[in-house]
Amino acid sequence: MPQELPLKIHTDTKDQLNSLEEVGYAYIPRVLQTKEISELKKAIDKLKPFPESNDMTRDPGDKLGLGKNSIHIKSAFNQDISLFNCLDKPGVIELAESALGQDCHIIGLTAWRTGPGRPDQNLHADWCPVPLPEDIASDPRVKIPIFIITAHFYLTNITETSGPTKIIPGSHRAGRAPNEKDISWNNIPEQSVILNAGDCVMFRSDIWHRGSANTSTESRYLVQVHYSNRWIAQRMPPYLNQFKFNEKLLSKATPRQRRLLGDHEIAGNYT
Ligand SMILES: O=C(O)CCC(=O)C(=O)O
Ligand SMILES: [Fe+2]
Repeated sequence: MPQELPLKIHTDTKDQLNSLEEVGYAYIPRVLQTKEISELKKAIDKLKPFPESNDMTRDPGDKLGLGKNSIHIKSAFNQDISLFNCLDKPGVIELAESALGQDCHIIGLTAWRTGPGRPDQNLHADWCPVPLPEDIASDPRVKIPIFIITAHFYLTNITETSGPTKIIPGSHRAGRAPNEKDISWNNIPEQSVILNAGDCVMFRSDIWHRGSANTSTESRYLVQVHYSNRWIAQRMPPYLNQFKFNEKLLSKATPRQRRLLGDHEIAGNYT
C-alpha cells in the first residue's frame, strides 16, 4: 500500500514556513468552503482552452496524454471571478508572502480537471534553482532559498484512486531534480497527498513530486497557484504581448491582487 504523506496542522505562518524549509511542503486545511468549492468546479467546467497558450484538453490534440474529460488551462484567473479570487486566499497568501517576500507575485494560475484514465506523471521537480552537490544541499547549515512555490487547492476529496499528488518529503535537499530511474530519495519513498476537498498543500519548486494515475470513475479538480519571488519573471501565455488581462476582473481587483498580477512598486536598478 502506498505511504500517506504526513499532513501536520501548523499553529501559525512561522510554523508553516518552517515546514516549507524543512520538509519542502506545508498543509493548510479547510481553505475553501463548500460553496466556493462548487463555484470553482463550475467555473473550471466552463473554461475555454486557448491553443496559442498551450492549454490542453483531452480532445483534440491531447498533447499531455491526459485521461478522459481532462483539461489543463493556464492563466485561469483571467476567465472567472472565483478563480481570480484564488490569487490571495486568506491562510495561504500569508505563507506565500512570508516565504517569497511581501512583494511576491504569481507567475501563473492553472486549473486542472484530471479525468479517469489520466496516466501517472513522472517524478520531477518543477524547478531546481540551485543545483548543488548532495552533501552540500543536505548540510543543515545550508538554507536553500525558496524561489517558487505552488499552492494546490484540491476541489475533490482525494483518495489513492483519484490520482493523488505524490511527494518525497525533504527531497529539495537532493541538490538536483530526479532522473527517470529515481523512485525515492535518501531511502524516503514518494508519499500520497490524501486530503479533503477545500484543503491546500503548498510546496516548493525543488521538491520531488508527481501527479499520479486517476484509476477512479470521477474527475479530480485542482487549482494550482504558482507564486514566485518578485525577481522571477511572470509567464502568462500567449507571449510577446499577446496576453491581455480581463479588464472586467482587473477593475475589481484589490491592491494586493493587482500586485500579485504584476502591478509593482518600482524597485532596484532593473525596476
Ligand atoms: O497533478 C498533480 O497532482 C501534480 C501536477 C504537477 O506536478 C505539475 O503540473 O507539475
Ligand atoms: Fe509538478
